[in-house]
Amino acid sequence: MPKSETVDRTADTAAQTILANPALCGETAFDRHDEQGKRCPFGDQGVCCRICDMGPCRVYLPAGRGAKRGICGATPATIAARHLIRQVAAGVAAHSDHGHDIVKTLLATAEGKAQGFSIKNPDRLVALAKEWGLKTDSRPINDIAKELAVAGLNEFNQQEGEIRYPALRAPKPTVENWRRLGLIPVGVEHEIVETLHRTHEGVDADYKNLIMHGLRTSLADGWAGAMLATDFGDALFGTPQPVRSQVNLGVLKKDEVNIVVHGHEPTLSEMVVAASRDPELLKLAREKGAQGILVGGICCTANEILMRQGAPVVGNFLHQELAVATGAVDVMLVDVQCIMPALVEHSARFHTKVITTSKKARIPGATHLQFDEHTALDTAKEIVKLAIENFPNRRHVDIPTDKTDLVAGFTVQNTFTHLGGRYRATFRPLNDGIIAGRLRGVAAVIGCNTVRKTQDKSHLAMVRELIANDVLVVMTGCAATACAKAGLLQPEAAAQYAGKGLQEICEAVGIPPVLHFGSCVDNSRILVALCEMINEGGLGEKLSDLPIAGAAPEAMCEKAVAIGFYCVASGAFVNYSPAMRVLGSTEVTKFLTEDLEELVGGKFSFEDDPVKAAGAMIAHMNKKRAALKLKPMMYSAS
Ligand code: SF4
Ligand code: MSK
Repeated sequence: MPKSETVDRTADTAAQTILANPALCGETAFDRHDEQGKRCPFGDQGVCCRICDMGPCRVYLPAGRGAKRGICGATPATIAARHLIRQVAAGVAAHSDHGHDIVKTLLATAEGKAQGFSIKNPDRLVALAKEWGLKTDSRPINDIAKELAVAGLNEFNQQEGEIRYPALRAPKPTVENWRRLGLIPVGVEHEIVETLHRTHEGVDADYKNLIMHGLRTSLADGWAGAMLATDFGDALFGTPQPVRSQVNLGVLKKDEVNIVVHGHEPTLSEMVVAASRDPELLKLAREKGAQGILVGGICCTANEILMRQGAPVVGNFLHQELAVATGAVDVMLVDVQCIMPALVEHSARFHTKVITTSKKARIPGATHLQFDEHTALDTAKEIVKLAIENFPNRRHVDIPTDKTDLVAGFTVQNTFTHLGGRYRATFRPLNDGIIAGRLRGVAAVIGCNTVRKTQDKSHLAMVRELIANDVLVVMTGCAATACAKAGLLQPEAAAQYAGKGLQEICEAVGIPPVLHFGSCVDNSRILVALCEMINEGGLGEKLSDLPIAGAAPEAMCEKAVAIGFYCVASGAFVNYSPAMRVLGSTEVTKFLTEDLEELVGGKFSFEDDPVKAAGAMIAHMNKKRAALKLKPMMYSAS
């Protein structure tokens, strides 16, 4: 396949190089997508119900196909809403189980039972304990950590009351509105269980009631499961600081042992990075003919070790098979989420060993080395050793040269310092920039890659359009990696792509026009940043007053649905593409894209064209600016 024919599949030049040589690369997700052919429109539009075994029932499509109701009488709206909030619950479960494991690792560390772990940022831990109302004076750090971890575990299985972050962090009017609507979760597991019950055959048939519970369930992700993963992760593994690194397949080294960590959880990958610096293992690598050991990442594990260790990023979701196809990956180490089962068969064409590490995520044919925080360092060393021993087995190695510099590692805490200077940490310059019309607002562009759209293309087009219109962009996940590959996460990108107002802010503060906030669970950092903007003053009283918007331009998984839901529930306008599977119900579509705004201040749009979607986000920010009576934009159209 000539390289020019790969441009429909990917906008990434390194990926194009690999895909242009199918004889070497072998089958990938792009081929399997083509093999699937045209999708069944009932499933695609959310009106195929398989909740009970009388079905599947395929119900009425706007095109006039299918039965009017399911066998039990469920309408298209009921069916679409039920299946959608089941996706929300699955997404919330994924983020929250990840958060749960981090809290458990903090507890094991505090009890001295987690091998190789220590509390890397005790100041952050103490700040969190104080925020949670725990006593911190004259107490050993491990005592505080233990009490905090036990309180953290309670957020997951609490059966009465409210999760604690909304009242602690969100603006009061937002919290009051959530309470009025009954949207504050009791506990993470409570809401997930209730979603599964409500959507069981013969329970909740009211699509509005179902969607509202979907919003409540999603808030248990953004304001509990994911927020705990971020906060406790920062205390345990260290809070990120702005860091320079590199991204794309070209970071792989021909003359070094390459270990690619893939998935989501930072616990094992942190240890693998530590083990890769072990003098004994480095010596062994040299004995096997390698010059060193490189640990790079794919997907959100990449973002975790990038943010905290400056480790290079090999790629985003659709790069997982392409990285193996370089012939230079000695071990592909996977934990949970976004791992294609096809990796094992694909890797068999090369010399790569796929190692699964979670009891929750095994793949037939992979080597399984069970990760346990009690023996984490030993397991990490064993994995590094396996990679070293596999280095001499390489066959044909062909690594694309593409790699790009980036700056990552932004957090609410250090963005404060950046914006205000070391001695006056504050969001004031950001708010002032928006109030004065230098900046239009802030957009969060997040989420995955999907073979249903050209890899990275929508992320790039949307983000370029936003920054050209003086919108500061914050990113996480594979979206951030997409823009990093194109150079948008460098301070120099401001001069090249940003509008004049955003350029002035970036130059004054020394930041790129696109800020990398971390992994998918770190979208919680964005929620906290929005709370700080309200606290700083001048931009309204509730989150939905802010000139902000969100987007997932290449959404792929249930976690993205959950994130979209909690952003909308928190008051944001969110463009989600490809559209959620609800278009077969005009009522559900209208409720999500219009009616929700009255209730929670946020709503969805399902525009597939990224530039038009950016236009809708900009129009929403303009509407909020007008409501706040802010000055006209200084340099771009208001
Ligand atoms: Fe059909 Fe109703 Fe069963 Fe769904 S729950 S499969 S619509 S009978
Ligand atoms: S890894 S959830 S493909 S962003 Fe978080 Fe990327 Fe989406 Fe997985």
